[in-house]
Amino acid sequence: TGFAAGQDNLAFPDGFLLGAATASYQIEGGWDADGKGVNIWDTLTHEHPVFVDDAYTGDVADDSYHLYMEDVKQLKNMGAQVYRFSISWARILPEGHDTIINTRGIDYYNRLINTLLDNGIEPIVSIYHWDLPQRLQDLGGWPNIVLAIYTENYARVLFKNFGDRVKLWITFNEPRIFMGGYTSDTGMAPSINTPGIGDYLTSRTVLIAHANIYHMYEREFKQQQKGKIGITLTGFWCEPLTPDFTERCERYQQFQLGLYAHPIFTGHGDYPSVVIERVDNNSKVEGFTTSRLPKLTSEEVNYIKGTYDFFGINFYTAQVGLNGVVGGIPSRERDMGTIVLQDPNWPVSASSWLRVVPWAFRKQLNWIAKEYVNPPICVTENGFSDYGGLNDTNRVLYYTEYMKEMLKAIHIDGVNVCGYTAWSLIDNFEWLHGYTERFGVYAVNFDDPGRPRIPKESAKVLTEIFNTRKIPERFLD
Ligand code: PNW
Repeated sequence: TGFAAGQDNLAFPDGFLLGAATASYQIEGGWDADGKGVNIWDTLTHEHPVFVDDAYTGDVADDSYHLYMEDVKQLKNMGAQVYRFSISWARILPEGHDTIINTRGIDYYNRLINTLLDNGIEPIVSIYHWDLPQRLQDLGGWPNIVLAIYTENYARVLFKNFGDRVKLWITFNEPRIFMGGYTSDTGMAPSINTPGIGDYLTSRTVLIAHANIYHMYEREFKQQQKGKIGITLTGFWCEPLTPDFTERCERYQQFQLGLYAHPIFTGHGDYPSVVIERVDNNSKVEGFTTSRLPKLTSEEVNYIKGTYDFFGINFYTAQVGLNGVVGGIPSRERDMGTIVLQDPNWPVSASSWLRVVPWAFRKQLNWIAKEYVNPPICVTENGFSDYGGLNDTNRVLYYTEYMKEMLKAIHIDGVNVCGYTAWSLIDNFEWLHGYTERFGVYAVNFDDPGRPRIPKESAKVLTEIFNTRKIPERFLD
């Protein structure tokens, strides 16, 4: 493998940031505490409990709204340098708009940020990790372009209040996944059934919102606060079944990652041409007079291009790609026209979509470096699910194997990777799967009102890795 024992290849470079990640709705609880407004996940879990396995909600979750000091304590114990968390929009702006600012919400994040800094841990803040204020969904949510302005106004409140101490910002977490909330009436919040239409409208709003935030920060805050802004995207690696299917996997990458990355990270800008051509053509065939893909004007293309300081990637798994068309009429899946499967020989997790494919991580990092001309890449999530328990041998293997592949990308291939935050610090509310799938390196018993955080075997191994800054030799191939 070109990866020999005792070489520096197993060590993390100087300046490489190591830590763990969470998201507001998944851990905070306090769903109606101290003036917080209702968001689309409150609505989904309260009004459609059958959408969630075991009808769980995030009403209390890990109760991090009250127990955030426990989270910081575990991060400190692990030797984490960074903590990636997200801010609940409706906790700051209960109505979604900046008309009413909930000072008790501001206080909560000030306490969290200050406790992190007091313990030598740097915050990485996601501005939006899927919990849209219900008031904004009432306007139609992300398909409504007006949200590009409301998001900018929300972000401004965050920069004003926290930007003196927060230097790393992520505008959006995984728009490719949350746009799915507009493709089915039983899926992710807000569960709106407009496939092939609402999802593309979402992509346009998100791209313009992201650029609005980036430019607003440059104009109003950057000189003084000197922070960095990126976006976190995700895709599965697509491995062609045979070399004949290489073009189909390339197309898959453009529909999954490229839909968001091409407009921001390429010199050309705009949606990938294969996306434009295929959606335009399918729309015509389906009888639409105008394409389902809302076009970006050349002004917008230039405005969005280059709006990044780093590329955030969440990476979990891979698929095998082959020719063929599946998916409803209309749908993004059909527009893409690639069939993907998972190899039954790849080890499973508790999540149906997540199989263990470490070598795919190196390939995905290389693909991004090549396609987008070597941007600084921050791995903002990577992790493994099981059904719970402290002896999480499979999670230990997952982390060490994936990290070794990332280190090959860094040391052997020269990919510019700047940091890694493990998903997740603690077991938490796994969206439509409630608490049935566990991603934490700390276990949480959701029947215990004290929600104690107990280190799993994986937390101990990550502690060793974070402190020695290398993969222990016992995990060598
Ligand atoms: C990410 N998929 O989501 C999210 O950013 C986290 O909030 C989440 O808990 C974590 O990964 C684990 O799922 C994904 O089905 C959700 O392909 C679903 C998929 C991928 C990522």
